[in-house]
Amino acid sequence: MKILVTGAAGTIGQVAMVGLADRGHTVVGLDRVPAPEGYDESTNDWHTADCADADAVADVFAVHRLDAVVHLAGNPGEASLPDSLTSHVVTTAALLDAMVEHGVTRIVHASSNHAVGRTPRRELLGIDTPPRPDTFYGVAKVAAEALLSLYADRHGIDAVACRIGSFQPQPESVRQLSTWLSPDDCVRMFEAGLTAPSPGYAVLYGISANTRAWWDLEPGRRLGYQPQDDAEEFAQLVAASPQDEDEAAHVGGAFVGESMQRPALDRA
Ligand code: 15L
Repeated sequence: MKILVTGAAGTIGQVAMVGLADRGHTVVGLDRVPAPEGYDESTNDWHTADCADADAVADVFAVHRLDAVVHLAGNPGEASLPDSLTSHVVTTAALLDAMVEHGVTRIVHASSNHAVGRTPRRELLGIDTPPRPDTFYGVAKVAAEALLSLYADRHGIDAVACRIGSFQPQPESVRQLSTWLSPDDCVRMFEAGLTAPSPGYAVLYGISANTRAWWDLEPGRRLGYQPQDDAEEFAQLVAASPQDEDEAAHVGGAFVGESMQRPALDRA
């Protein structure tokens, strides 16, 4: 497949670019910043542009015959509401419009556990739980998921929203023993999202096969995502912290705390 990876210079993006190329795909990178050092632009194309710029996105689609998009671009933390909507919803809209125009029918999207982050942490959380964002970041992820659903219904786009937990080389906190997504499993997850037969609009939780998982892996397994790693292997290396109890109260961990509260509109 020829795949456009947005946010290709980011932490997840760099892993996706290498992992998907290793699996035999042709990858095209798109990011606001130039290709990272060592990126071989003679074998894989790179576009330096902002995904929120619909004209720039349209230009990328005009020069490639793409089969799919892996949309990872976006600020991974909290921001004002307009900035969050631009970062996660406007970018997704620009891509979806270009996909419709060019007959590209598959998108795998980096959504987040923070779309349901304010949900109290009790039993294993399924994908049928209602949206309950913990931040404006989470609000924007909910809205981006809604947009994917709309384009699936209106335009027949196959859209897989991956509610990613904590993408890290290895888990670094007690919460992450439950929410960790390993780099290898992340690539497995994207591959499943790209190749699942006719998923329509689908949601899965992006975590590894963690013994202490907070989220149900079955929806992902039904789409072909078979995680192989388990954060438990690192449990002895993770020190307990005074924040652990608060972080375990809600799905979104620290994103629920007061330190993340800010005005919706920055007027400065
Ligand atoms: C996310 O969606 C964030 O982008 C990342 O910064 C982490 O906070 C992660 O979730 C998490 O919940 O650990």
